[in-house]
Amino acid sequence: MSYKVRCWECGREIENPLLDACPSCNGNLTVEMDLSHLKGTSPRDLRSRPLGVWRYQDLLPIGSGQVTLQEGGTPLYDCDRLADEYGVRQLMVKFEGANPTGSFKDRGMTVGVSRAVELGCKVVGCASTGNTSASLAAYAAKAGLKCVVLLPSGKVALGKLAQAMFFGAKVITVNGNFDDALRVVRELSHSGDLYMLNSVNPFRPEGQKTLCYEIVDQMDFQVPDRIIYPVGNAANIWAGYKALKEWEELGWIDKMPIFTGVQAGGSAPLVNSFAHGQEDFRPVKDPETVATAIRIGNPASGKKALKAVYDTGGVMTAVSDREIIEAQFLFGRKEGVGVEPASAASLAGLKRLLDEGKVSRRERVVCVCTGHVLKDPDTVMANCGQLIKTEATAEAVRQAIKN
Ligand code: AN7
Repeated sequence: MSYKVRCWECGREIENPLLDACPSCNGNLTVEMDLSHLKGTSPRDLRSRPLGVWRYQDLLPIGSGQVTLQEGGTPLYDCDRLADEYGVRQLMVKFEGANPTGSFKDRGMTVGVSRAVELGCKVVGCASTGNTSASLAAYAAKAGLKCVVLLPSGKVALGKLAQAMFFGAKVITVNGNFDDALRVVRELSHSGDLYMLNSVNPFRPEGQKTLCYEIVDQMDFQVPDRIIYPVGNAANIWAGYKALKEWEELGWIDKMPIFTGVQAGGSAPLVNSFAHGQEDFRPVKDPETVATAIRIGNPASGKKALKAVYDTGGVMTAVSDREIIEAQFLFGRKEGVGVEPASAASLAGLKRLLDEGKVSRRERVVCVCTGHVLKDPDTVMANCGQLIKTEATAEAVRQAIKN
């Protein structure tokens, strides 16, 4: 296992393991894996290890000393009832709610916290719309590290907040949104107060690559036509693209899927720039959406995400809060799978793109559903209708069923 950390913009090699951006050009960082030892092998050779993040350890920048909760290995559901409803040939859902803390973040955190331990860091921290903090808190507990999480005030879903507190993190809400919290945590990282495990840490996307490795593995090394992601801070879609680029270069797959990103209409800086064919974007000042996980106006990996989309002939689209909630409930009631609002953005985006004729009905599509429905019980209850209450008699219940 050998690798280099480089600036994704200017290519400069980065030696200092505590940097979160290029000292020359301020660009995003990326891990460049040396995969030459895998040339001439097959991804089937990895199948002696169980499905999950560490099946792919030969493609990850961590040797021994893994901090793991057995993350990954999530279901790839073939959703034929929802496919019929939307009118598309095949719709599969990668259900990331089945991870240890209920979101895809665990894939990045097993690698990121392993890296923190390798570096001898004692305090880890992040800014978060919720899921990153829940995940980091759990992995920090497992590794015996102190954990500090910065949350935007007010807009964090209850399940995520409860998790971060439960796992013993120091939970601090800042007077501002996620973008403000990220700015502050970067400053704390630069001053050496903590080791930052947001996805601008290039080890995080390395773990998140495995989401796409698993999809292709579960499809017996067929590549779907399209993979659709909800997009917030924008690292996850980039990680998937990076993953399959690596496999393409190894000759393990013979085509790339079309990477497609979905943002919530109230926080859609990347959709705006995609509409104008731009490689960079202008931040949105006051992002707002029911999908609080992706309530992010200044996505730190935005340029990387746009590259993933442009390079594979994809699209970036926006959906309304109403479309998100409709998709969330339809999915639950057609397929028996519960996802949080941000996750349902990928489904809502597919529906919209099919209706607009921008996605062909002949495609085989994978939607990535990033987090579990239990993360945000308040939004469920607000959209569910009334709870029925009766006397404890069979007759009263019979009446209630009839009404
Ligand atoms: C359920 O937890 O940014 O585009 O701080 O929780 O890689 O940011 C969460 C993001 C999608 C977007 N779905 O992923 C955080 C945070 C869910 C999420 C995203 C998030 P990125």
